Amino acid sequence: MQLIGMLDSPYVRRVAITLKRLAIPFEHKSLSVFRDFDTFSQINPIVKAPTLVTDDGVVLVDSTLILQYIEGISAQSLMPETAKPEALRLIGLALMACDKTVQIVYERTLRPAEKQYQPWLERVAKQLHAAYGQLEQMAHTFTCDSLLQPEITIAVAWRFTQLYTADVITLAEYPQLAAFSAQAETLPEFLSTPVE
Ligand SMILES: N[C@@H](CCC(=O)N[C@@H](CS)C(=O)NCC(=O)O)C(=O)O
Repeated sequence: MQLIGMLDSPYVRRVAITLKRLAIPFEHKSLSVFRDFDTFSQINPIVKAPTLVTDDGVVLVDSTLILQYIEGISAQSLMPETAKPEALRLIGLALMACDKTVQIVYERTLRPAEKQYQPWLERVAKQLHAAYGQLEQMAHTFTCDSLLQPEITIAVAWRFTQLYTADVITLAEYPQLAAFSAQAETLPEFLSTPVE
């Protein structure tokens, strides 16, 4: 199977780290949704990262659906059976943090400065803080000993937010998340899947 998209996308990175964690071989094509639009569109005309092309040539999008497919074919799961609603809540918060970070990045980088809309940026920043605030409250329970999907997605989300919007979400405000993420980034699956 082929995983298409750059590792600075948290959605691509969570899929790549999960594949490594489950020891599933894959080919990674590091195409940018912006700089490589035409090449990307030949694989997937929607140009969305991650894109997964299965061994049968089926083109999948959306990291959560891709992970569902991967767990299905491998008969392994990184979803904790106990406390599943809580695990889904944590993954949802981390994915919303990714979405809100992406919105800030696109507003700042894709719009000309004079067209950026400050009230929208403020709203999104508030939502981003709400997501990380709830994650910080739970961060004392996160562990790298048994790295499951909530931990993978939370650590990946934090690294992404720090890479692009460290001015909005500071380390000082979320010390436990920062410490957990720093620890996760030393794991082999993370080290071998660096943000580009
Ligand atoms: N919910 C999706 C979000 C994927 C997403 O927004 N990816 C970004 C890259 S970080 C993308 O494809 N951006 C290009 C676009 O939306 O046109 C997922 O979990 O895969």
